[in-house]
Amino acid sequence: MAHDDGAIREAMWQRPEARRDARLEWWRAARFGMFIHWGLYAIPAGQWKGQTIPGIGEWIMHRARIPVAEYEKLAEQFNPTQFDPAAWVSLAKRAGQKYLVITAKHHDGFCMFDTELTSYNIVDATPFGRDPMKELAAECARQGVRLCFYYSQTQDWHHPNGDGNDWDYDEATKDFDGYIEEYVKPQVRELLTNYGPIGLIWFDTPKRLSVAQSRSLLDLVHTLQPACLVNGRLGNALGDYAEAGDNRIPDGVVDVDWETPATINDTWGFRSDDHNWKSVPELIHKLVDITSKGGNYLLNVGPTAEGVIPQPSVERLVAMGEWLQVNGESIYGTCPGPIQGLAPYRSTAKDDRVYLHVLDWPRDGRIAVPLPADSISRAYVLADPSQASLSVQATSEGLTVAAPATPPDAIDSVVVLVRSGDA
Ligand code: JFZ
Repeated sequence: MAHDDGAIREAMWQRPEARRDARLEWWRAARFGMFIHWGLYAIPAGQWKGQTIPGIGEWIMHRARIPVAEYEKLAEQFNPTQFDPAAWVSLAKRAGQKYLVITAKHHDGFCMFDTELTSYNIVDATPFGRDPMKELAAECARQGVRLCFYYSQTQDWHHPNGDGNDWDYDEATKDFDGYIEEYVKPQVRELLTNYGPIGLIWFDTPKRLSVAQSRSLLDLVHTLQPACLVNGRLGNALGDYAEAGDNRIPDGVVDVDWETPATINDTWGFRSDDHNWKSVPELIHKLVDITSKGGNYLLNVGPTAEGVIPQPSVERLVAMGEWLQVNGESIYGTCPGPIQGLAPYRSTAKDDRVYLHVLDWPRDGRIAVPLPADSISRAYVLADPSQASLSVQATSEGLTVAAPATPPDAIDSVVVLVRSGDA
């Protein structure tokens, strides 16, 4: 009997891992995204009643155990008149960030989107009266950046049945299951119904969630938008990819899909006193290090209460974008390269190219590469528009590329090694 290829293809598509691979295709190629933590916490910005409250800015309600009745009054003064969605999305593009993950609802429970579930949201409770998620959705569609939502699915310090507020409520009497069924799921449905195609839902701190609850949230997302990814903080080891700890980069290649969420200073939500901005070289080295190990870099900005992304963040992201304009081929769509664990180098690979990231350029320009000489047909500097071939000599340890003594890039110079046909 003739084989029915259609039935085989259909069977293939029914395999969960085939569907997952299809969902992940854009994300694996993207490698670099923008994280945005924006909410009422940008108003106090690390200060409360004249006191400096230590820690990450978006946790001020918890750290200072601010009563709901006091914290929710912040909504009355939230009026980010300088919010410019076009500028935010343009900055992500200029930085080379292919997706944008913004806090729709963080642990404080304030909803930065128009929701029917509560009036504690930016449209109903603030003088601003607009839905920034709707405006970002339009801008992301116009500029070709994938819009994604961060959603705190268990911690909610405003809702009486949400996890985490034990200073206004008695944790022992909360109806957490009811919170998930009657509040979280309907809001996830709103986010995946009212804002067009969503790239991913970034869940966070899956405390108290049962396997069944994690599974039902995963199924809800994939039912509403089959192409929408779910990150690894859904809980109970479910999700389309793994989430590293904040600012954590694995020591070596990790053979799963994973992402490092990272701050550009020391806080996610805006703090007026956090000026500890990471340098451009450090940020580019982190991007290259993460990519060389098979991960994505989700780099955060924390806009002010006025809706402005701090200028030091803008400057750093623009500089990263300038490096990517020249060297992005060695990042986007790549996988870990064959050279790992050597301090001066990182390596990525794509098709018949190995991208050798030389973080510490040799003074004489002679680059020792631990690869069989017959595996490489030619080498050139990625930043060289002429792609002029460099001399490649076989050595007892592999090969040496004779490059200019002056590094092509002050931060990370990329040498392309073209694999020979039979390599
Ligand atoms: C969580 C949030 O609490 C925080 O406010 C921020 O949004 C961050 C991106 O995510 O913080 C975490 C959550 C998990 C880990 C570390 C910090 N972890 O698993 O190591």
